Amino acid sequence: GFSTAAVAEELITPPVQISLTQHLINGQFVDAASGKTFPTYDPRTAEIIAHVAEGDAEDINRAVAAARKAFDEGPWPKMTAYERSRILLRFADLVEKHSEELAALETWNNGKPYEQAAKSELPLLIRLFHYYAGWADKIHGLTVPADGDYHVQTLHEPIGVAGQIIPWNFPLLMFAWKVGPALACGNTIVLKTAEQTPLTALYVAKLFQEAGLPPGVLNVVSGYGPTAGAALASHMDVDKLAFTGSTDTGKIVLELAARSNLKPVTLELGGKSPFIVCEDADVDKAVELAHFALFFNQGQCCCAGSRTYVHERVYDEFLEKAKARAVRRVVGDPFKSGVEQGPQIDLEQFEKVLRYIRAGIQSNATLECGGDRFGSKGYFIQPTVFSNVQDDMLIAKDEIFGPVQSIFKFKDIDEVIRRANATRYGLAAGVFTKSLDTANTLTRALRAGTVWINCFDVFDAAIPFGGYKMSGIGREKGIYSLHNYLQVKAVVTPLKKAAW
Ligand code: TXE
Repeated sequence: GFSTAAVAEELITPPVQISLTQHLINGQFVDAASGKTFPTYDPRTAEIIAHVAEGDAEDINRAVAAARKAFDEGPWPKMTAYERSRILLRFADLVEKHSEELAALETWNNGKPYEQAAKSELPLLIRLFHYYAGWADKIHGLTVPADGDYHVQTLHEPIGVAGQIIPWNFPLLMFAWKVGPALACGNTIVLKTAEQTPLTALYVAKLFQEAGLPPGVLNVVSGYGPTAGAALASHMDVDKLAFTGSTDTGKIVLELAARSNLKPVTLELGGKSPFIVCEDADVDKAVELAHFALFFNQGQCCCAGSRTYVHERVYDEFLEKAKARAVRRVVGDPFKSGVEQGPQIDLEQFEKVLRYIRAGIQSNATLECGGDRFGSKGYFIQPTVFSNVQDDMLIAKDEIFGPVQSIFKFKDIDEVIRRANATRYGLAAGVFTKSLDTANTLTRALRAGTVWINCFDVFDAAIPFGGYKMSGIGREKGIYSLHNYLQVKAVVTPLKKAAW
């Protein structure tokens, strides 16, 4: 059976009131042009918690028009960078003031443990806005030593109206990764939230208005992908598109961008990240970290360590302990203290994960524990561990996006490098070893955008994040994200008398 021992009886915090369900366009909360709404759910119970304005192409048109006007006429891009920085800092302070409510709303709509939202994600969001507030007045071009008698300089200008489409697994953090750098560079934004989790972005967008962000600079539209999302990706007046989500949808939005106005696109997509436990590893620590790397956030992480490769010398001990750790994992109401795992986001994801579990069983991987839903209501799934997983099995190749750990055995470093890289994805990798040589060898050989050595899921704002191969295009966070939101203008002036 699964543990419930550590769970408190009382809910940590009662769910907050939901007051914001309309789109934010041009500084006003407004209904959808069509008047339509769609339900948003509590994944603990599958009950409706609110009806939210359902955006489609017309709402996107209105939001883009507002963002266009705010960009072309100002004041935002024309303010001093210092003034913009101050607004980002004021926003971060307001988020801090409201962080308990925001964490509660995030948990209510997404199902993640309240303690995780409150203690880890809200602080990361606040820190990210401080980080980009720091960049706002430090963005500048170069003086270029060109041949001939010319003074050459580059101006780094905001790119314009940014369209941003985000997923449901980290609604607030994905908002932050997109909005922080775009605003620091002086752009205006139309952001479409995921249909599963529209609520917290509206809440923080209101805080941005309170912080003094001018109307039209940040517009937030709720709605579905093929309607509102596709309208944003193909809009002729959107200058840049940033997307996080599945690889399949990433291909669609890239094509929509190409077929419309060739807006540059950054994509942060799926993964099948290896977590490699070497023969010299402290097994207890490796078990705990590998467990965290996969099960964190109900397994709903693009960078989840979903292929646990364990050296044959420590394999048996690792397996026994990994299974015991999964059985100990505390599943339950995410509002209760001590709960490590809440429900999956929705029925579609719940069924998808259960389908992959059945596929694992059918392919003769060994089901060590779990394998079914947890409880009888909501979208909870038992922490599941498969051993004896082979590289050609479906569960070894596809992104499951759930609490399903797959454990593989390997013999030597060259072999594990080859197998770890034999995937269409390349988002992240984890390495667990005491040997500097092994760590260096793996770091250089693994084709992935992040390599975490003896750690995992470190999401500091300064660290770039993004994928090789079909895990995406471009990098978010850090200095790298600024380049996504800037145009470079070369300015050439004769040094002596005019050339003409
Ligand atoms: O993703 P989608 P879904 C993976 C994960 C998951 C799978 C499916 O494996 O099981 O994707 O999840 C918008 N034009 N990830 O269906 O469809 C959509 O409204 C424009 C990995 O939720 O990619 C939402 O806002 N936009 C991932 C966003 O795209 C469209 C996080 C993501 O939804 C659109 C989430 C369209 N035609 C899922 N169709 C990660 N990288 O972290 C959908 N959207």
